[in-house]
Formats: sequence, structure tokens, C-alpha cells
Amino acid sequence: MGVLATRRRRVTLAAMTALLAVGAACGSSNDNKSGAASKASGVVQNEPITIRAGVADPTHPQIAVLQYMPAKVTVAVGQKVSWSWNDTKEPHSVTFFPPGQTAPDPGSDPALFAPTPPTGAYDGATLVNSGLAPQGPQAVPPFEMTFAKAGTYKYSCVIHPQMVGTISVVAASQAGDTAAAVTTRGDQEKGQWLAEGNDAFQKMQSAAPASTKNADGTTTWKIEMGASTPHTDILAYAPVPAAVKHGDKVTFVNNSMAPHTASFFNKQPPIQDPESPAAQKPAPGPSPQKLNTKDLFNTGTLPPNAPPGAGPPEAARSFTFSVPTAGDYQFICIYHAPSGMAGMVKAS
Ligand SMILES: [Cu+2]
Repeated sequence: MGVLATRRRRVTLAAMTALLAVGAACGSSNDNKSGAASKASGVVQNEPITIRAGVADPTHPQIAVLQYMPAKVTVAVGQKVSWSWNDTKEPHSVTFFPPGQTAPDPGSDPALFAPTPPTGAYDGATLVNSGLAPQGPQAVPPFEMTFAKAGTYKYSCVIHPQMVGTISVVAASQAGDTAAAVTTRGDQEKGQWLAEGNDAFQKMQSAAPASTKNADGTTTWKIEMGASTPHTDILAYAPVPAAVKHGDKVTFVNNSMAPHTASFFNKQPPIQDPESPAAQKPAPGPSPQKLNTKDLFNTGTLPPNAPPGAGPPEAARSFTFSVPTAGDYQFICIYHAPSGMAGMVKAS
């Protein structure tokens, strides 16, 4: 998966699992002070306030925190707010919807992902969208905004509806959060969500694999694709048991809140773009399939169990492969290979 690991992929609209019912940014009051007044008061800080848009665990990049850190910030009119993607491998957006506008249905409007930068200090009346970042291994410059008037502004990530942040804007004459306080709070939240993700990751890695005995004496092994907590996605497969024997079956099941694939490229060119039909379509056909070590096998996109526990039936989130001969069968998730989502069936 060398190529995949170094090439960032775009993100599909299929990753959007729910309408964003983002409370429209509401400029509630209008006590905007002039820039001259704010400078005279000395309240507006020069140091930009920085919010992290997601992080990956430094040790286990499969643990992706899907939050803005800190989630809530108070700033004065004119204060610069900056969002950083430095610590995430998964792409996220910073998107402010104007009143009455919500994110489109999954798959409906790729234009939403186009960056729509602010045209000046933000007043809550227009769409502002950073676009999804990062889109490759290269560093991403921070996204910066200032706010024109007092009010409460909610924003979100177009592909991770659970990511919602709030900017409370106060008059230029009032004090907002200091940059240091925002950093401290962001670090605390990051620590809390990483602990939550690590806990889920450890549980997934140490859980006994589910299996059923078949009438013919073979075993069907169940492999979980990813896991989700309220603030993280675990972008890993549950470990494939070492006891898989030729003749057994392996069933991949997606019970997480993200879409995943299990894709065996073998000697075929890898599929890298999760938006491509080839990525999303099962190959060479629907479940079940008989694995070998030369052809391409792909579950296609297995949808998330979203909303939690009320997603499509398990059969629609599952795919079974039989393993007729001993061998090593490597697979990756086309969506999450950059976060290290990969595994291997080692059949004896
Ligand atoms: Cu995945």
C-alpha cells in the first residue's frame, strides 16, 4: 500500500451520513463597534486564536478525533480566528451556513466541497467554506476569518456531521478568549478525545473475534470494519484471527459511523479515489466471493450504521469472502488507507 499511503485521496459525498441540521449562524445582536474604537480599547488581540480541525493520534494514526478543538471559542469583533489541519490525516472542512441553509443530502452536491472563502469580516449572512483539507501529504495553510458583528455562529464539517463548533462573538470593546486560553482548552479537549479513541482502539484490538462454525466443519470469521465513539473514528479493522484455515470464510461488517471498503488489489492496479465508481462498486461481483491472490476483490462501499444503530440492515453493511487456499491476502480501505486502515488474512 505504499502508493496509497503517500497519496491523499479525495473524499466522497457518500461519507456524508446525515443532513447537517446546523443551527444557522445567527447574528443575534448588532452592537458592532467601529474598528477605531476596538483599537483604542486595546481589547482585540493581535495574536490569532487557533482551533484544531481534527487530530490523528500521534502513535496510532488510525485513531481520528473528529472534533474542533476547542469546540467553543469567544472572540471580539475583529479578532482573527485561525483553523489548523496540521494534526489530522482525515480531511475536514470549516463551513458556516447562512440562516436557512443546511448541507445537502449525501451525494447530491459536490459543489459544496468547493472552497468559498469569506469576502471580508463575516456577518453570518453568507456561506463560508474552507473546503476539505488536507487533500494530500503537503501541509495546508490555516483558514482564517474575522467576524463583523456580535452573535453566535455555528460551523461544521461537511463530511463529519458530528463536528460542530461555535464562535461566540462579542463587541470589540469586550474581552474574548486569549490565544493562550484557547490553546490550553484545545489541548485539554484533544487529550480527552484521544483517550476516548485509544480506549475504543484497544478494545477493538483485544476483543475475541466472533466466529460461527459451519455445518461442513469450516468457520466463518467476522471482521469489524472500523469503530466509532462520540468524538472519534477508529480507522482500523479488528485483527484477523491467526486461526483462519483454507476453506474458511471471512465476513467484513461495518458497524461504524464511517463508510469503509475491504479491497484486495493483489496483482491488479490499486484503486485510489474513493469517489470513483470502481471504489464504490463490489468487484468482481456482490457478496459472497471466492478469494485468490491474483485478481482484484472489493467489497465496494459498505455504508455506515448511521444514524447510530439504525442504519441499513447488517446484510447491506457486510461482505463475505471464502478463502479456498492457504496464503496471505492483503486488504486496505480505499477511504482510509492514509490513516493506515489495512489488514491481512493469513490462511493456513
Ligand atoms: Cu475505512
